[in-house]
Amino acid sequence: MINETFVASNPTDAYAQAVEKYGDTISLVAAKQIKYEDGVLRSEVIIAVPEELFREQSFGLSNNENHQDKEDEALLCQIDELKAQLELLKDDIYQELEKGNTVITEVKKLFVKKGISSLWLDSIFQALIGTDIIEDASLLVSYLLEEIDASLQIRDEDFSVPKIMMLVGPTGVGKTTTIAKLAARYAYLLEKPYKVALVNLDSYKVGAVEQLEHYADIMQIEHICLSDVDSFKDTLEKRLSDYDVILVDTAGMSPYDTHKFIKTVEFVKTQTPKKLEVHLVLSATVKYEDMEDIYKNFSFLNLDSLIISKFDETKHFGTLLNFMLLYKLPMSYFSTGQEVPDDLLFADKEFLLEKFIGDIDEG
Ligand SMILES: Nc1nc2c(ncn2[C@@H]2O[C@H](COP(=O)(O)OP(=O)(O)O)[C@@H](O)[C@H]2O)c(=O)[nH]1
Ligand SMILES: [Mg+2]
Repeated sequence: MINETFVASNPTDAYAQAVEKYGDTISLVAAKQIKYEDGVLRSEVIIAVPEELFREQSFGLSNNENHQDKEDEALLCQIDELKAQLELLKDDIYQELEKGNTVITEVKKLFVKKGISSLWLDSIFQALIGTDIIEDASLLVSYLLEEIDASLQIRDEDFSVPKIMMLVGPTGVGKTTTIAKLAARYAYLLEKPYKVALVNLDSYKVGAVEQLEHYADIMQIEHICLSDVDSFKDTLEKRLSDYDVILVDTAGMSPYDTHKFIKTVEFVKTQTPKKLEVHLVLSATVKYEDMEDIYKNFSFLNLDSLIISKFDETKHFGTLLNFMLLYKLPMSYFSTGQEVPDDLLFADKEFLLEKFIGDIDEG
């Protein structure tokens, strides 16, 4: 095997570069965040590839292919340039319009103040040039809310096949509490009871084992603590083979915690007998920049959905909506407080939008 390093602004992109070059057969050796001499934080992902594949992909292109590639590249460059010129032209027209249109200015100010990015707003406004909507503030606000509604995605609860749900996210965001709520929901609160087991991979946080064990005991639900990939695989294949839902709690980690990160990647990449879903738990209270950082780093784990926690701790949902508009990850649940099992909602667009409208009305 030969090791090769890929560098990007986040681990996901670096890993994606490796996959683009070599396909899925690569194995991950290490991932780290390094501050380069220019002061920029970059992610290095080191992967191992079979020697033959490395030679083929790195040196194997024939001259003809090279030549053709170069021509294609030049053509694509020209198209990109034309596109950029067109965008500039549209920008000019839009800026002229914005200057003279108080409706756009006022509505934009309001939405930006509530956390929606002006970039997203401008793209919507541009598409409305020439229509009546941009002449009437209430029409425009309704239109924007509809656009937000259409962009939000919900992940349905699906129990048609047995599954493993792994919750990942920063420390203290509410993973363990949410797992306990989900366990109660699936085992007792839905029309049909499902056979639920809890697996704890968090051996780092003090008291983490006891915390989940405590909930498992109260609910009379199977609970297993594991720390290595082999026993994880083995337990899923044997002891937990006939469970409907296996909820997996993981160690909270900062996106820069390479060791825990690689370990979690190994668990996610495990060949499991049931479908493995990865849910990122994100607090509604974090700043936009932090949301982006968390998402970019955790998206390395092939995220299926987003669970939003600490809904009760904020009244401002614009930042969260803005994040969803950009990243379009489907939402699965909202955690609305500390109480197990009550403070959990199936993700609901209307609920989120109502909160946002309430916030807009206030200011
Ligand atoms: N206000 C509020 N607190 C929560 C929520 N979810 C979890 N918590 C609290 O946040 C703290 C950390 O939760 P925990 O589940 O241990 O987080 P973990 O480290 O991600 O597993 C605990 O005190 C929880 O009671 C929520 O939705 N709202
Ligand atoms: Mg925990």
